[in-house]
Amino acid sequence: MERSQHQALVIIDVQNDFCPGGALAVPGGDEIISKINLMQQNYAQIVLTQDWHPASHSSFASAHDGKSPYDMVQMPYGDQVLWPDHCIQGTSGAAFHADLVTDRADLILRKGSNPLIDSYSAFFENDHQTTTGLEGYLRDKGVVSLLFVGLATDFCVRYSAVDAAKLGFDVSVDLSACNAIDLNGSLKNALDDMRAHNIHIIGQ
Ligand code: VGL
Ligand code: ZN
Repeated sequence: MERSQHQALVIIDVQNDFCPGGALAVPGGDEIISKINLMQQNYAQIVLTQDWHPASHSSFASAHDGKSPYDMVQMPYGDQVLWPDHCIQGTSGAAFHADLVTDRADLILRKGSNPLIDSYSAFFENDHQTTTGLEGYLRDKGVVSLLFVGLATDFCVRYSAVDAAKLGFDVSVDLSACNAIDLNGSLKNALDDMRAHNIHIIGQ
């Protein structure tokens, strides 16, 4: 069954660096891909996102003297986890996993290119103010309902889904087509936050 033009599938960051062997590998990151490919057959509107950082991005621990991956720092826009270098523009780590079907998507949205601000959400950078343009794109297409899948449940899926709900979209997250990093309770926090924003959590 093809869903209506009003429903979009948003596939978050299914990139080599978030899959086993990658720089910021999510456990089982590649195990959701065949399911995501099947789901794409049911959607007329598909958006892919791609984490897309310049080298020495401010979210990388390597850009901060004396810091290690997974340390927390204060940025002008709030708390920021420091990550291993990942998804550097143009590298194989930033490429979509080879098994992901990418031909059916109308839009590939790249995010995290601003050297000074991370962007977990597909709608806003981590300052929660700078927009990516995705809201306008979806509204122009008449999309009102969004299903999120991909990586990682507790970071980019979470913040994208919560921003979408705050913007007034009807939002679902299918956990059977997501996987999490789970850092210091981040998965539980993500599920609580998504439920608090009336997001439909399916596929548990
Ligand atoms: C992500 C951490 C850093 C994600 C991206 O896609 O969830 N997580 N950059
Ligand atoms: Zn990133």
